[in-house]
Amino acid sequence: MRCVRGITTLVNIHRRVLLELQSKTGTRLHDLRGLLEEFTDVSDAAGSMMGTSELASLLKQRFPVLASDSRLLHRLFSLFDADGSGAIDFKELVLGWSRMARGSLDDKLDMLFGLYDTDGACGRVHNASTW
Ligand SMILES: [Ca+2]
Repeated sequence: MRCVRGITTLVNIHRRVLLELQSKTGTRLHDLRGLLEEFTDVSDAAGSMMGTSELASLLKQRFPVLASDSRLLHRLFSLFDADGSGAIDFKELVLGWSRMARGSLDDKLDMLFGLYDTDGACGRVHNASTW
């Protein structure tokens, strides 16, 4: 009985989180569920966090250049890891993914700038910031 209650709670948490993310990002619930399945498949044993190699697995089919370039991958990972914990949770993944795939032009430019602004110097990209 306790196990069923735990599963029900988990489903409700996922439903609540998915609805919140749908509201924040405008991403369809169907797409969020698909991303949650992919996240759960590649994330840690608890299904709650992912590191750079798991992010690479997730990106491999859609963005092969990002997945195969370790410098870009680590920069993207840092941009997604909003709280700087060293791991990406599902919310961070969706918010980062949404900015990259569905965001406004300003969102996409901010993300692109962040990929190349490796030293965060004065909000400018210069030769030393690029590779
Ligand atoms: Ca994090």
